[in-house]
Amino acid sequence: MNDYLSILTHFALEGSVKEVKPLGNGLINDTLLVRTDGPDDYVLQRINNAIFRDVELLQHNIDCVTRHIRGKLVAAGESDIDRKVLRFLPCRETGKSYWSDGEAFWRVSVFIRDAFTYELVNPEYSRFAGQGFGRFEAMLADIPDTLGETIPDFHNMELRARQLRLAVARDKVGRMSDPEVLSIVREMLDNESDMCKAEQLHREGRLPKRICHCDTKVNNMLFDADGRILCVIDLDTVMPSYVFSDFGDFLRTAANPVAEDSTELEKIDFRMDIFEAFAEGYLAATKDFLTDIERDNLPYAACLFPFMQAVRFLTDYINGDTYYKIGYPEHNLVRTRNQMALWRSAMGKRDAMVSVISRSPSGL
Ligand code: GN1
Ligand code: MG
Repeated sequence: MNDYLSILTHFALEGSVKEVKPLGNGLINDTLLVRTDGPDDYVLQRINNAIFRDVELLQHNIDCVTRHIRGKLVAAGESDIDRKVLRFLPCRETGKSYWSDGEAFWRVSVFIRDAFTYELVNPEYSRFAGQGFGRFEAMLADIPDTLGETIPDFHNMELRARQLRLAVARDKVGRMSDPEVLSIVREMLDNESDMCKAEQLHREGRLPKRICHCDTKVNNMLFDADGRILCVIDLDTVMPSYVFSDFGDFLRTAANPVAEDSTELEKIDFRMDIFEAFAEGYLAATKDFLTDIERDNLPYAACLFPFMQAVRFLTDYINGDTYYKIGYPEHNLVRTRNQMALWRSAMGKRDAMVSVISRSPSGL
C-alpha cells in the first residue's frame, strides 16, 4: 500500500486514498482500484513495458484517441461524458499521462462508476456491443493524428505463424516431445494459408488498415445497468489494423459459452445467435465506411481470432510461458485446447455466417 501511495503522489488525485486493491483479470498489465473519500475512485495501472516497449508511443495513441472521442461526444451534446470515454490524470511533474521512475511505468485514470463488465453476453447485449465497437471505429475514422503500432504487426497472422515455427524449432523447454502439442502444431500449420488471408488481401491493396481497438474481448467493455455499452477500456492496443481485429476478437470471447481457459471443451460451441446480433449492430454502425471486402470477410474474421489466439497461447507454452500470465504450468496449453475447439466449431459454421452477412440489410 505504501509503495502505491508514493506512486500516486505523482498524480493530482482528489480526496485521500482509503484503499488500493487488485482489479480485473488482464493477462498483461497490473491493474489496481484506488478507493478515495473524494468524488472519484481511480484505476492505477503498471504498464507492462516488456511487452509495450514504447510507452511514449502507447500513451500518445491513448491521448489522441481519448481526446478525439471526447471532442465528438461533446459536439454531439452527449451527457455523462466521463463515463463514456476514459480520462487519464496528468503526471504532476511532466504533464504526461504516465509517470515513470525510469524502470516501471504507471498511469492513473478515473474509475467509471456504476459500470458492469461481463464474461458472457446475451444476444441483446451483443447487438449493443456491435454498435459500440462499430461506433468506436467510426469515430476514429477521421482522427487527425498519426497513431503508431504499439506492438508492431500485433494481429499479423503470418508473423504469429512464423513465431510458432520458431518456437517449435527451438523447443526451449522440451514441450515438443508431447505428442498432443505436436499434433496441434500440425493442425495449425495445415490451416495457415487459409487463416493468413488478411495479409494476402492487404498485400494486394484490397484491405485497408484503420484505427481499431485490437483487444475487444467482451470484458474490455463497460455496460451500464440497462446493458447499453458505456465505453471500451484497455486502450493499449488501439492502433492501425484490419477491422477483422475488433469483429473477430469480440466474438472469440462472446460467442464462446465458456471462458477462454475453461477445460469443459464439450460445452464449446460457437454461438450463432451472438454472431448474428453482433454483426447486425456492427454493420449498422459501420455502413458509411466498411468496404465490400471487409464485410464479406467478417465470417473469416470470426474464425481467424480463435485460431490466432490458439497459435499465440501455444507459442507461449512452447517458449516456456514468458508472455501471458499463467496460474499453473499447463495453463497456456489448456487455453490452446479451448481456442482450437472454438475455432473448429466456428469453421463448421463459416458458411452459415456468410449467409447471415449476405442477407443483412446494411450489407446490400
Ligand atoms: C491479452 O491483457 P489482456 O488480457 O487484456 C492480450 C490480447 C489477448 C488476451 C487473451 C497486449 O489481453 O491480445 O487477446 O490477452 N494483449 C496483448 O486473453 O497481448
Ligand atoms: Mg488488454
